[in-house]
Amino acid sequence: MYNLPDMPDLFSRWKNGLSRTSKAAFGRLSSLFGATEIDDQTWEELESLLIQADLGMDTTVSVLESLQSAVKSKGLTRTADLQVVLEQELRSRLDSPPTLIFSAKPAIILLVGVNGSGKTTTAAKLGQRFAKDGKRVLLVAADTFRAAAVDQLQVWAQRLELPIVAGQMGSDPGAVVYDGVQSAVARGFDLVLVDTAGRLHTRYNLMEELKKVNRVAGKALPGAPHAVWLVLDATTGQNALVQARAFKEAVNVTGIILAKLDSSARGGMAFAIQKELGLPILFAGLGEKAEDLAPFDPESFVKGILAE
Ligand SMILES: Nc1nc2c(ncn2[C@@H]2O[C@H](COP(=O)(O)OP(=O)(O)OP(=O)(O)O)[C@@H](O)[C@H]2O)c(=O)[nH]1
Ligand SMILES: [Mg+2]
Repeated sequence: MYNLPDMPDLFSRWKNGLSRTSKAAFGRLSSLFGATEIDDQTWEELESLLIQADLGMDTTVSVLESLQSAVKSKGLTRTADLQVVLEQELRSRLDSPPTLIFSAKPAIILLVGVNGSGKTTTAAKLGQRFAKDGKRVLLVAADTFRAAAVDQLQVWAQRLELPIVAGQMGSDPGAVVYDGVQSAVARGFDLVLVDTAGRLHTRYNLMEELKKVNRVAGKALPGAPHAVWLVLDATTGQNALVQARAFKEAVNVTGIILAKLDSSARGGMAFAIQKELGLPILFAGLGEKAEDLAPFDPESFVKGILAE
């Protein structure tokens, strides 16, 4: 049984979640769009707003080029006409996330990312979401660097009534993953969400350790991990791209989760992420509570950032 989301309510969550981004830049576009003629100043202002929204230089230039050629080919002269074209242009740059199908049972999902990006919270949110979909979910706390990290996921597990396999502080994260996967196989779970330690993408040893965790999962269950999701902090803007490239090099990242969109004024980074990484944005974090995770919805995203 699925609870059909209440559409207006779901959109208002996106709109609220994106209010910082829209206030910081996109929402101000409305002052640009009116009965005036499109001129050089229009393009200049548009360019600076797109950069402020953290679209990045490349994406900004390419969006402007597309708009300019649309304006030419359609013979548009008024700034008001630009609004619709911009919305279409932005929408066309984001892919809808693919339907998640896990053919393996259990399917092992690793959550990876830099320190504090939102991995543990996202693991809990995903756990609740998939459990509501009727999946038997096991959480694995493989961040054994900090005692508090294991506790944090344990608190979530208790609150959400989800089973958990947790490592001892200081123990080998690979061994915890091995235990978790084996336990999931033995107990017939559908999904295993592995919370890994935050690591700086520039630290060689830490990235090597992540590779090892990845390999150990495959030893515990051939084919695992079936997905590696990179949790990016949306407030980091364009810097997230550098992190993403490093994680992609180390392990086979299969999807992106944009956490903390609600705290970010730089939601425009989503466009650069799609363009540069060629990875789907699967979910967006829109708050700190377990319910505050939504499948990425390009339509609502674009409408949300352009909202006044
Ligand atoms: N507003 C908001 N806060 C979030 C979101 N996701 C996570 N947070 C907060 O961000 C902070 C860090 O989140 P964690 O889940 O602990 O991040 P982490 O990646 O596990 O951190 P490390 O384990 O230290 O690497 C916490 O205070 C979370 O409540 C989100 O989508 N929105
Ligand atoms: Mg954590």
